[in-house]
Amino acid sequence: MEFDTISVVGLGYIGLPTAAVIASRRKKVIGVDVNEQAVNTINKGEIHIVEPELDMIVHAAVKQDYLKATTTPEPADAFLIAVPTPFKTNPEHSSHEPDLTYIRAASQSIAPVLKKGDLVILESTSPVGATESMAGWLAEARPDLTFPQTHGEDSDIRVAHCPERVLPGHVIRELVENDRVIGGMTAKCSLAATDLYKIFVEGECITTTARTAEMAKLTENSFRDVNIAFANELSIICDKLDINVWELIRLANRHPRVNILQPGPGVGGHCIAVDPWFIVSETPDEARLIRTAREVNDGKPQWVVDKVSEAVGKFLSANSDKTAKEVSIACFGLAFKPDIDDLRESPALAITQKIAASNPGQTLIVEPNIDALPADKLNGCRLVTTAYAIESADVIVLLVDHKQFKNIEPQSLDEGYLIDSRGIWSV
Ligand code: SAJ
Repeated sequence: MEFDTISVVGLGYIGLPTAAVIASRRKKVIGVDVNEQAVNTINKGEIHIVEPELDMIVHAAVKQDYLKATTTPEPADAFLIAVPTPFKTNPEHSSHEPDLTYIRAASQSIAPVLKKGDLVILESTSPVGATESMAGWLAEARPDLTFPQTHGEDSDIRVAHCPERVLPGHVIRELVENDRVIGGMTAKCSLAATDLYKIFVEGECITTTARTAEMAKLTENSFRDVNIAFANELSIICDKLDINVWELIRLANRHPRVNILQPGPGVGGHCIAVDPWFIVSETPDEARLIRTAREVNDGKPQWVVDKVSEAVGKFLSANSDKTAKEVSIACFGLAFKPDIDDLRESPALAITQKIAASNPGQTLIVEPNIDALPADKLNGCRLVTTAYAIESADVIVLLVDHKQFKNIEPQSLDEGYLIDSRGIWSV
């Protein structure tokens, strides 16, 4: 199938890089987003998100007229939907059910401009069945066109799911190099979608059904979550048994068939801590391990906070001349993972907030990737240098293994009052 114009709906962390990379292959790309400010920024050749190399590619694509952004969908040969799938918000209690409102709104917005022969691909991470739901919403809005769920291979419109799998911070490279799982609602839908991805993907394009492709994405992130939970649980067990978990993991990983991940202060980001719930919410009785892993990882920040309180208690007993108000705690790292500035859904940030809220003394923060603390989130805390924090803090908690922290000599830290949630200072 040939594509002259491709529309990308949702210009966020996945949609914008995808639109820009397709445009860099000299295809006409129409980016659609409800956020007018983002649309204006992109049309100036600038970007509204942080991702290495993206600014250059967007700038070139806009200047050369291959990429334009708009708030109103326009006709195209293929539509790629990359909108968020958050949890449903419930004022009574937090819900772990996926909210498909954005996918529904995106399909309803492109429906009026669809024409016979078009391809619609859902890229958003979705619960199993979401692609069929999307095809249903499109059919409802366009009774004059036929869709795969009723007309199979003879349908006017081709529909597929192809989940994004790129790692934040490496999006541009992974978009091109990663293999793609392409789940068409029919075999022809898969073939049409493969033709589209071949425009910019150098990895392999592997075809399957839409439901399997949906589950593949959820499975990848759940696999990682379950394995991180195993490491986190081990760290709690080893702490109780007075065993260095980092040494233990290094030793166990010498076995040819063992590869344990790294414990940490919890799991952050917008994917791994979210996607497993999409499986649990659909199959609550069966997904017991996946649910437990989520609970273990979600419980880890509080465990770290409790360890900090213990260290403060120990410090006060050893220094009876000091009061709680005179104890200063330094938190190293706020980002959700190493060497990035992204503080969203960060366990390190949540831990620091809890420490700051209960610490009557000074809370110091070291985060080399930001220039100022986020407004209103850490009132009373001070952003300081590594040297200052080590010099003046009574209790130190390492939350993110940024490269700048790895050079610190463990000898310069007082082991008794050090909580190293990442194991970079433990020998
Ligand atoms: N983490 C640990 N221990 C580890 C590895 C990770 O505690 O051994 C923590 C990190 O510190 C972080 C969280 O897990 O808080 C997630 O970080 P990550 O780097 O593992 O993954 P993300 O969330 O940045 O991106 C993931 C990727 N999925 C997989 O690796 C299976 C990415 O490929 C997906 O595209 C992305 O989710 C997504 O969009 O779904």
